[in-house]
Amino acid sequence: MAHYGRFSVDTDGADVVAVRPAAEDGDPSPLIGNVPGSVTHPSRIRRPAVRRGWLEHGPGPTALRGNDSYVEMDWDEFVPLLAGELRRVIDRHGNEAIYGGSYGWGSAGRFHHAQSQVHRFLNTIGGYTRSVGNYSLGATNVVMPHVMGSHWKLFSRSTSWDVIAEHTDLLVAFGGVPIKNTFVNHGGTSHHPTRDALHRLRARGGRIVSISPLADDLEGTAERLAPVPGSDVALMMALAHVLATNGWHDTRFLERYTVGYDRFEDYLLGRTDGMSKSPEWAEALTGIPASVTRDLARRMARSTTMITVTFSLQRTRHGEQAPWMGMTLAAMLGGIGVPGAGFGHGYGSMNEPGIGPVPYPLPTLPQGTNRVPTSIPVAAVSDMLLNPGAPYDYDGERRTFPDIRLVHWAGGNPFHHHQDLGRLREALGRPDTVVVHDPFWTPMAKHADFVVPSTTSLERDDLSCTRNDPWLVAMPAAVARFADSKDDYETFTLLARELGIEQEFTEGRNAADWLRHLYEPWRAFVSAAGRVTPPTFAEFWRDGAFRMDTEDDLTLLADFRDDPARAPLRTPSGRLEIFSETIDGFGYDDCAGHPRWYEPQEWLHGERAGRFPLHLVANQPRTRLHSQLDHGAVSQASKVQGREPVRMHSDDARARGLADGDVVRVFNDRGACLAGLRVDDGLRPRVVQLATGAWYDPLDPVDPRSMCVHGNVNVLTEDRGTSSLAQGCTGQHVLVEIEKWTGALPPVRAHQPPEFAERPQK
Ligand code: PGD
Repeated sequence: MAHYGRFSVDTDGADVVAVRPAAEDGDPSPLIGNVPGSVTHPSRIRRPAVRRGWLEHGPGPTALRGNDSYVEMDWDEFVPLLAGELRRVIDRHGNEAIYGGSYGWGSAGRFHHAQSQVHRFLNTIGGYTRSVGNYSLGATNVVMPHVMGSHWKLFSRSTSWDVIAEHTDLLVAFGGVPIKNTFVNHGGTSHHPTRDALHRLRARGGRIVSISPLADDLEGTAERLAPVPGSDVALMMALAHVLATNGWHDTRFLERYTVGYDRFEDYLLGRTDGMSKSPEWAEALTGIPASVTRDLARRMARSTTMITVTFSLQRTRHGEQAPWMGMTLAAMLGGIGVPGAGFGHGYGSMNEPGIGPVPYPLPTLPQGTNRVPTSIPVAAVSDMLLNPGAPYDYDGERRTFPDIRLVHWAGGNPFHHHQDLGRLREALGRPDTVVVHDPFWTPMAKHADFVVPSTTSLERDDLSCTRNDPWLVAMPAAVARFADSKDDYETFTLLARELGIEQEFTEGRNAADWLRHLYEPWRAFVSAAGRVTPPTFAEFWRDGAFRMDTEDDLTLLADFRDDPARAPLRTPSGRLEIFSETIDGFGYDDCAGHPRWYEPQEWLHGERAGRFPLHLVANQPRTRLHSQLDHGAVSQASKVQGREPVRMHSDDARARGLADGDVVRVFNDRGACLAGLRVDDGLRPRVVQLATGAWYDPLDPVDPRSMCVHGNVNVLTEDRGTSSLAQGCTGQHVLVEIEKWTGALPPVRAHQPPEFAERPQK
């Protein structure tokens, strides 16, 4: 099982040579094609390694990270060295000085999940500064609990695809429903129902309106609106305006189930700021003719309409507004809680929305308790490392960044997920020591002092399951461990032994014992609940999988609609908060008490567009999961002259004298990268698209702002939070210019290991 699907493999003993999707997956993900050859790929980390400069000079800030050679060594030498450094930092600076917990997806598998392992280990050694939130949903994670209550319901109990296919007449999809993202689900996924559900909806006579600057954000027949990127909230406001001014809004729903509509309406109709958010007002921002907006609003008011907002819309500056305004628009239509109507978030952003949840807890590795209370919003990592002691705002609190001396990272790649990589490189120069566990020499591993060779999920026994998928799957090792790599659990066990806390960390269990230990108490619990009786562990392992039950045919917030007194939302009012006293009380100038239109900085109408006239959409890749297996066959087949493809409308290509297949330089005042041009008239003119995930490959590793020769888009993006409320990731949008690359073509070395060196003389 992988995050992108269930499959079986053929091996030659050392590596995977072929993959076959599971039979029950009617629409398997092409991403499994990246797996063959991955176990023994030259980019694997063969042995423990320490950065040469660290061995020579010891811990401390340095500009050498990302620009140094490595000394490989045996585990016997490596473990005491790393344990000693952990001990030094704790003794001298306290546990708060360790930043860990590691944001990142790692691999599927409940036990060997790298993040769970590193959490458990760092908790056992006394705690660490952790991060909260994630890069996917930074804004949603904070704003939606205030205004909708338990935001997890949005995903785990979202309206089922079957219900949408059967009942929705009009699917208004802000951000479309990109099938490529539904290949993936955190923790694994056994089937991919989205394409079929959209097909069934259409076959029933349902209509889909895809609102996106990229045509392929919705496959198959759909009406398409392509607003100026970043203007969706203005379009939603205009739709709301038409509903309000025509009396098409559902006042009974608003009175019974929401609070604060009146205050929002004052803003909508311009009573508070003198600016009516009419379709004409919006047209100047979105480029969508007012008549089209009016017509769509009319149809929405007359149909069973489902409004969906993709995660990508909140991964921009002021990203809080898109889901909040989507919810508000759906509340005005009055369909929330009605089968096929209402609001959805993340259809097409991941496979999970639309698939029913397992109605009981899943086997889970206990992670212990973190005795350090300090945390940061996850996308503030560079801010934290660069500004110890500096104040910042977050969700109503005025906080202070801790002083981090050691970064301990496992299962994530900040050179994939973070913005403004030049700034990240400077930030990673600040701590005394950086530790990275990964199977591969990723750019993050190449910036570490201690590099820990992890196994991949193909080299270890595990079991996998996830909240919204019926299958609990045995994942027996397919091949032997590569070279001198170890499971992260084993590495942490060795470190714990060296630090004298082995028993606390392992509880006397090896990995095989833990699998049984996760499974058997879970089996007893589920059996007692009386819904299903899972087989014994031995039977489960022999059979390879167990089908749990899932709750199907869900309608989001149907219980709340039925009886808001009995099933209130977990908001202060118990209702949907179109006006939030809590958020208003924070007094932020970048996130008011009700949804608002805020003009972004990175957009085509702004001042910056004079210098950088193309709006780049930095979205999720179609050919790999994030940065994982970028060297795999599917990812490599998409590259143009070895570079990540950037798509552009033919008008823009012609204006710059560019042709399909050219290598181009994509740049702004933060950085530059090379990419391979693909001309595609499915993009709105002046919009270009470059997916995340090409491994960062600086032309001059000494220069933190060096051009990336491979096409990592995050050298261009701004490192700035969504707002003072959520401080979420804003990497989705950035302004750039593009020109032909006329110099000699630098080689791509991203997937090669670093230089290795002899041990320095002391
Ligand atoms: P991955 O490439 O999945 O990216 O960012 P994330 O860091 O999750 O990194 C996972 C790493 O875990 C890989 O290096 C992999 O090799 C390693 N790994 C796999 N298995 C194991 C294991 O067993 N042990 C260890 N130690 N390591 C393992 C994803 C993040 O990027 C996300 S979720 C989103 S939604 C964001 N999206 C955007 C965006 O839209 N636009 C921009 N510009 N930037 C983004 N960044 C974010």
